[in-house]
Amino acid sequence: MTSRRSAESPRQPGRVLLASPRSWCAGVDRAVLAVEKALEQYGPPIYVRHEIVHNKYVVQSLQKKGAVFVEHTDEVPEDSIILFSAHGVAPTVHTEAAERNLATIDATCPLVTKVHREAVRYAQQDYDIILIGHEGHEEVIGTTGEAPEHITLVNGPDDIAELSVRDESKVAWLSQATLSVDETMETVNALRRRFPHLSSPPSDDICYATQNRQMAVKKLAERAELIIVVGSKNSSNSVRMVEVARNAGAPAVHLVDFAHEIDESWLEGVGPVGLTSGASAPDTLVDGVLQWLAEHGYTDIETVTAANESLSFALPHELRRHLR
Ligand code: 0K2
Ligand code: SF4
Repeated sequence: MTSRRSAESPRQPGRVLLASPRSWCAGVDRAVLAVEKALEQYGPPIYVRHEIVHNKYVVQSLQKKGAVFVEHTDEVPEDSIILFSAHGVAPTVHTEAAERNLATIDATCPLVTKVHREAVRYAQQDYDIILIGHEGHEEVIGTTGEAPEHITLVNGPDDIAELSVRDESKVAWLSQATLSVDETMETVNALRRRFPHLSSPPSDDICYATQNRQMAVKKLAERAELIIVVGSKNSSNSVRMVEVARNAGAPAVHLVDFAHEIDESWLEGVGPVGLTSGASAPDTLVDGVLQWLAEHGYTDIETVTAANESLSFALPHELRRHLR
């Protein structure tokens, strides 16, 4: 089909502002590779508790290779292999797996594990911990499970007035790794007004990948008239990127899993198109969108760089020895 743009302005290709960094972060790369290695080493089925990462394409691709996704440990036959997702699990899940004699591979992102350790440390020092995050999100469930007696979840500044703590001089905050940096800082500032002695985690809980992708989408929002974010609807970091772009003034922002979800009407009268993707979306899906855009007259690609990433993580240690 001839696109509206290419028919009207054949000599002026549309411009795509392509964000960098985008797509898989080090934790996602490791988690997906862990499932693939487990399948290679032990053969299917490999049970994976929860979506390994929140991306439809990744989950479907691994299912085709023999991964079986479950939500609860008791869905897994005894003596099987179970792999825990990048979002992390509560200690009770490890206990449940041991009770079923499951061999476990823990693909929790090391940066999520870091937050778990902070929760344990603050709890050992008898702090009340305010966890900033989204109720029901897998990562929040896992982190809370480290110290349920000590942790109270808050979503944002509105939840702070009703907080009650045992000792105002022993309050600490932690956060989910994939939140909006700006909104989280607002919440922390509000917490600090309420608890002037508030203790902060030694390093950022919002991970480098989330921060970098938000910085990059803000740069897109300065120039793009339409922004496409590739990612799944249940991916916190991807949804946050859409919100960050809107808050930064982007006139139109859409989240899509696949290129075929793009509606041609979005391009009507539109100049530069910004393109980026969440930390759980593979870059092959971005390539699909680039191809779709090229077919619709957007062939001039400019990379907009906000940061350079080089971090990588070793595979889970369980994959470096024989489980059975
Ligand atoms: O952004 P979310 O936490 O919902 O998770 P994904 O979309 O799966 O991205 C990978 C991050 C996993 C852990 O932080
Ligand atoms: Fe780890 Fe951040 Fe990637 Fe989550 S988004 S897997 S915390 S690096």
